[in-house]
Amino acid sequence: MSDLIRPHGGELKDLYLGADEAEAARLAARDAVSWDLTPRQVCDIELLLNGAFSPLTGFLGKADYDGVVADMRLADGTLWPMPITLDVTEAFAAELKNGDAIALRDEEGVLIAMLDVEDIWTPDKAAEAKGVFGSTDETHPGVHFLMNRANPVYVGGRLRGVEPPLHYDFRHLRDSPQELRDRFSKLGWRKIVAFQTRNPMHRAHQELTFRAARDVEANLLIHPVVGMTKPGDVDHFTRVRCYENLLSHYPEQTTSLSLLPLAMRMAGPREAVWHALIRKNYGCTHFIVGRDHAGPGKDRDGNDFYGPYDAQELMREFEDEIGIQMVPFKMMVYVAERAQYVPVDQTSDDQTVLNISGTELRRRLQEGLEIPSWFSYPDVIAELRRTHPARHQQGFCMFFTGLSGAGKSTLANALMVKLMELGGRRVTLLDGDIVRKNLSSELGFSREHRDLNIRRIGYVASEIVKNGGIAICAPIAPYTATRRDVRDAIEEFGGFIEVHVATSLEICEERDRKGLYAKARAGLIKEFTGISDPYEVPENAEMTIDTATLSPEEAAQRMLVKLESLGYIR
Ligand code: PPS
Repeated sequence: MSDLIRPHGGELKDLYLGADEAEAARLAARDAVSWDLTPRQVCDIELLLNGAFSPLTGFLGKADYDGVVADMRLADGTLWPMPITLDVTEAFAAELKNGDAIALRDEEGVLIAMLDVEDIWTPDKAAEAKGVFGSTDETHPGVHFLMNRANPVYVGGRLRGVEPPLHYDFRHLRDSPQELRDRFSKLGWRKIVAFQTRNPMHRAHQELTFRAARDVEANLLIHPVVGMTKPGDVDHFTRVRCYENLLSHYPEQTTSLSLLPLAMRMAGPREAVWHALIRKNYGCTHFIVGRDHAGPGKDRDGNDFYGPYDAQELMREFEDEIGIQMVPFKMMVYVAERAQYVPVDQTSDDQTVLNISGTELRRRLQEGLEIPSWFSYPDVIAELRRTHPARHQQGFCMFFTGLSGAGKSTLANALMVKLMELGGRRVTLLDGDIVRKNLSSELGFSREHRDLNIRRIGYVASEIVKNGGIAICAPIAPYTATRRDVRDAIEEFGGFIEVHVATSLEICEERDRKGLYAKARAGLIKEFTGISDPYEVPENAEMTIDTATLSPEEAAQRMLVKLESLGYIR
């Protein structure tokens, strides 16, 4: 057994410098170029530095990267399934050469580590997507991140750690691999089965983990990911409170909870192997792989990216090499007649098999519907309800978009007044003109400035929605991509209802309330939307209103009915 507890490939790679060397690095960093780590890089570097990513000693260089993408192996043949790369901008890379040292800093500028540059290259991202995710379809969150968020140039090299990224939250639940190994040894735990999760845990998960631990006669480590998970997941603050509640439902002294600041890639089978390697580094001997491990959801044609048990198959190939044993599990379902959870392959046709999917759970939370006690524990559900109030208690954003003079402000005002009449909610109006006066007075109408203006509106609206308020926005917002970004930012916290005020250019120009169209036609105003600047018509707006055919009163009524049908007011 002691063999199993040793990490694969030997020692844990602790990349932190000693106190004196760290001080020297801090001094040297003053003259070095600095890179501000992205949120994902902060997650990666924490696990590189503390040895969770052993045997890696830094961000991958080109030869290791090529091997990992092609066949999950570093250049020396060691198994490693996920490219851990430092992506930087072209402008930053242009100033670098091999042999340079870069100061890597967190968002606040705190020095986390020095990187000794060994390789600088521009990756073929499509090939990386194909190799790692088996797809270039951007509905895959990992592919989407790679193609749209990750910077274009990679820099590889060894790391010299100065200090770990700082966390203020749940410090008592955060452990490095060495700390967790020490805890296991102190507790006398020799066999430890780890459970990976990015979701709240309910009775099915509790039953699955409990059975896994019992079957292999091991202690249980609940090891949830609190770094970056799939967009739209329940936030980790809520989840951790759920896990803490759940802990009391396990037999005493058998189970431990620790948080893993990993940035997931949702790479299914490859990710399962990666997760197992990481757990091995944390001192675990067994690893649970259930149905659709680290699954990214459906592709653009509605098909699964990976088969439900592909991850188990791939893990089986590598468990010996890693030195961690997989505990495979089928999906657990509730059998009403037995009042018990069982693996789905152990049910029979004459039994009443119950299950509530993640989507169904979200629906019930959103609509404030009952969630049965066979599904979860009341304290866990209470925790979820605290942060996921029913829709009518959530904030939302009504986002009007359309040409100048289309009637956005009129509709926005009419709606605001109706909502105030209903009472009980806080409403903020972010009208185009008002915003330009108060938030964006220095901006003009270039694409760049318009985008900045809309992003500012989106940011303020998302803060309002996050805090349960109603934000009514009424800018022109001519660009689809920017509207989409604002939608994504707001939907994280509440509703986003896009209203295309589709009054035609002819009518807007005929009205010309502010005399701007005449000036634009005369060339006195440049870049005027609809005349000398584009307006990209929304294709998937929740509502389309043409003020030429509806009075403001009628339009306001239509909007109220829509909001009611969506559940945001009642
Ligand atoms: S944007 O594109 O969303 O940033 O525009 P927005 O902040 O909504 O500002 C639009 C208002 O500014 C006036 N205005 C112009 N609009 C469009 N193009 C140009 N070049 C321009 N110059 C000034 C105009 O009054 C818009 O107000 P609304 O309420 O839309 O008529």
